[in-house]
Amino acid sequence: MPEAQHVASGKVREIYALDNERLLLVASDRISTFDVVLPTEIPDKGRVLTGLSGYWFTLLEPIVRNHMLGIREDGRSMECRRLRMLPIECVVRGYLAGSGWNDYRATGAVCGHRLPEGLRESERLPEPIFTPATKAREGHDENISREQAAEIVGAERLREIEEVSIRLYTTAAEHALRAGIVVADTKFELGLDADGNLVLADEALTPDSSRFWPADSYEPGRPQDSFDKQYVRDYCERTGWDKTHPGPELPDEVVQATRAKYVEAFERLTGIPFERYLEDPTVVLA
Ligand code: Q0T
Repeated sequence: MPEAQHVASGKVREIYALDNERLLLVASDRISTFDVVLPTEIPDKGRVLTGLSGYWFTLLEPIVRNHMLGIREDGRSMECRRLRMLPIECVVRGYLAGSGWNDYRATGAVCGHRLPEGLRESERLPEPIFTPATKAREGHDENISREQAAEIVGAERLREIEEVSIRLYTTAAEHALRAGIVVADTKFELGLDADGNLVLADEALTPDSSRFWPADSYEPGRPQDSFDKQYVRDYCERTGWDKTHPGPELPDEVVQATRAKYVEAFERLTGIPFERYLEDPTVVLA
């Protein structure tokens, strides 16, 4: 990309500056598990994630503005408006998993939300909760209280991002459940445009920014299978890998089964054949 300056790298994504107003977000086919990027790629994973984000941005536009300007022909690159990013992760949890489950077990609360007693691992919460976190450089974001979040973004802005985040999650999770996917939790990144309007940025409601579970095998009281990464995790467990860098190469049957799960998530959630997206990525923006 001769016209673009590389500005940042994530574990599986790159950001380029197009000009002062615009960025290019490029989703690679890299996959991480247990916080380690594996040496083997999953073909088309980046296209699935970019297409899903574009689909959700379009569906959720009535709730909040978003940074998307367009999806490029490659299907993995999204042109975006440059924003002033808010320095917190806007996490919404509809089910008790991950650090939410750990905090609940230790304290009976998650980020200041006191929860009923006796909830089981993976159980659906009485209502979704907003559990902000700080942005740590590599993985491991730290949950913060609403008081800490209010100090960072201001009390009024916090109320606004909490309301918007809950509405985004609720709308998307209902849509996904009808398609057989439980969105257990998700992380939004929000920014401000030059007029101070709240804008949804980053990727939205992808399997990399959310926990997707297959609805047909959902059962509280135990950890759930991952919709997308279960074959990868099972394989990694079978190899006896110690979960430190570098991870194992994946055999082709695991790669192909995992690619099929990403494509299945795309097709279930959008109702669009993935082949059509590959021919014309703008099909998700209708
Ligand atoms: C950003 C200004 O995605 C990130 O890093 C992964 C490589 C985090 N990040 C987001 C921005 C965005 C977006 N998205 C935007 N629209 N405007 N900054 C910068 N880093």
